[in-house]
Amino acid sequence: MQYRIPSLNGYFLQTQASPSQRSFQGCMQLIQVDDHLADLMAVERGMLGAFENVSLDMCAIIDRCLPNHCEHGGRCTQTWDIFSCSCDGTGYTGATCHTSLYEQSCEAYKHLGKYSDVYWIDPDGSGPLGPFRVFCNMTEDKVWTTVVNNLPAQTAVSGSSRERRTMLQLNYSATMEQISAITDGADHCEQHITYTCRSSRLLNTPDGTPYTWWVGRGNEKHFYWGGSGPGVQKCSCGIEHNCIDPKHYCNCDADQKQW
Ligand SMILES: [Ca+2]
Repeated sequence: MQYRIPSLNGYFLQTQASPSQRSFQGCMQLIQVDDHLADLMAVERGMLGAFENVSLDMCAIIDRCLPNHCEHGGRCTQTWDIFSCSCDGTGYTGATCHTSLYEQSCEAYKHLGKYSDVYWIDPDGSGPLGPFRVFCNMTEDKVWTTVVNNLPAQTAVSGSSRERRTMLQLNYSATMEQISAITDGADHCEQHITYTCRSSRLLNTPDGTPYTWWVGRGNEKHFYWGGSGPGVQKCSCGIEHNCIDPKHYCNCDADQKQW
């Protein structure tokens, strides 16, 4: 005799019974015996086969993984009686992968007596925001949380023109929602971009159109650079009135031959 159990629309669940007691638990349809459809009416009348606990015309399986009660992308598996969650690689633990494995902030790691290092943080704890890696600098009284980007420490920019602009994309080790979760709760937030230049126009003349800008998270352009402030179309030397060429508000615009 040959068994062929159709997988289409069929279920077969693991059982916790010992192998000697193990029997089929699940639902079957279109059962064929020797290539002939089994007469399930005859089965029902007890005229065919020997069985117990068989229900016809109903599939009594409860799918315990639908809806999936495992949180944060935990993988659900089930037996006839229970479901369980595999939380591997999710950053969460517990029966339903609800509890975060990580602290919510660098401050929390400092309170645990940890030292400056790279840590995973989960700013909203068991909330939906995923954990991510940051550098926690705990050398000062205030704790600094640094989110790193993927650009090397120095990136060369040359030969840029109005027609062929050079654009550098910063990709951080966290999504914008994750970064916002840190910055919204921070006392102070800063980012620093340094532009080292030679024969390079940055802001053009005080009245001219800026040649260079950076784009913020709201997709808005900014025309201020290291040490200056929002809305000020100057470098820090322009604010402090100590630019090499006083006609310009930025040393990069002075067409100097040295860096
Ligand atoms: Ca979370």
